[in-house]
Amino acid sequence: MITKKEINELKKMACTMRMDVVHMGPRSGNVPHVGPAFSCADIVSALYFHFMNVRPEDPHWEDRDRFVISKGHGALCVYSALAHRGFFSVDELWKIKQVGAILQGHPDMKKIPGIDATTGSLGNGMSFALGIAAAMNLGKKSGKVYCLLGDGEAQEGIVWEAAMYAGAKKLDNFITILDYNHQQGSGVVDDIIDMEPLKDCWKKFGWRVLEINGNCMEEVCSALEMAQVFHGGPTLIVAHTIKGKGVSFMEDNNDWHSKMVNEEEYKTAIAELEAQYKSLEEEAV
Ligand SMILES: Cc1ncc(C[n+]2csc(CCOP(=O)(O)OP(=O)(O)O)c2C)c(N)n1
Repeated sequence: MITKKEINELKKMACTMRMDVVHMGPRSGNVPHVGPAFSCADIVSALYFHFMNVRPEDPHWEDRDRFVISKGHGALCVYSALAHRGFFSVDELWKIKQVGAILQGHPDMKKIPGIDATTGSLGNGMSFALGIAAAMNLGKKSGKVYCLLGDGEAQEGIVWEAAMYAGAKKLDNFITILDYNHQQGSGVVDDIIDMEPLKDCWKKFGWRVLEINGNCMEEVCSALEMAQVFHGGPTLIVAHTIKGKGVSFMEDNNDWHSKMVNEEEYKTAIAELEAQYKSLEEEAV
């Protein structure tokens, strides 16, 4: 079981990832997707720094676990995680979206070491992840496939085909985490197309469904621990999250779906995140 000290380290890493994302805009001169990265930073931290079996020195290692960020616009925190995990230099983060840079607004599996799927066209990542899980199952590979799905993204029809197939084929190496932040760029998900009864539907398709606070590291880790040992079918972790989580003026505010911080916002955001990091360091003593 994961220890308190390890949980504290994962929380600190999530905080570092959020700081990196805030730095990316001003340092690269390009507008980043901040809010979508912040809602899933805790989940991505837990995956890359505790649960996933990967080898930065050998990114294509056949027996690795896979991660597909199906909501590809949320990839900024994944870029930060990959850099701190050693897949590429942290300096790459400050070149995001520049001409010729490996890191663009959406992840490219042909250019970025550690990225398992090119995503950005919503819905496709989930089906791509399913294909990897089905192939790994056929090949009797031991690795897991983790897929991060947006709640607005879950309105795409292709997501439901993948959900039905994974349940019908009992793919227990397939773990999908729904980033349930109730925002979808153009408005509130529940007003556009309410996703309920998603949980009941997926249960009927054969999924094991867990429900957690996706911004609480303890709950994220215990759900991932359970998902790793489930047998007989895929797992859906419904992670209730807050878009923009971590910076007060960005939280649950869709304006921060994709926006550049001004000088004052930049200073405030970094100060808030540094304060959170400091209190985590003090907690650990
Ligand atoms: C097929 C497709 N349609 C539209 C878009 C444009 N788009 C980018 S992000 C986004 C909102 C996604 O909402 P959600 O999945 O809930 O992500 P989050 O709120 O966490 O950012 C949309 C519609 C796209 N990338 N792909």
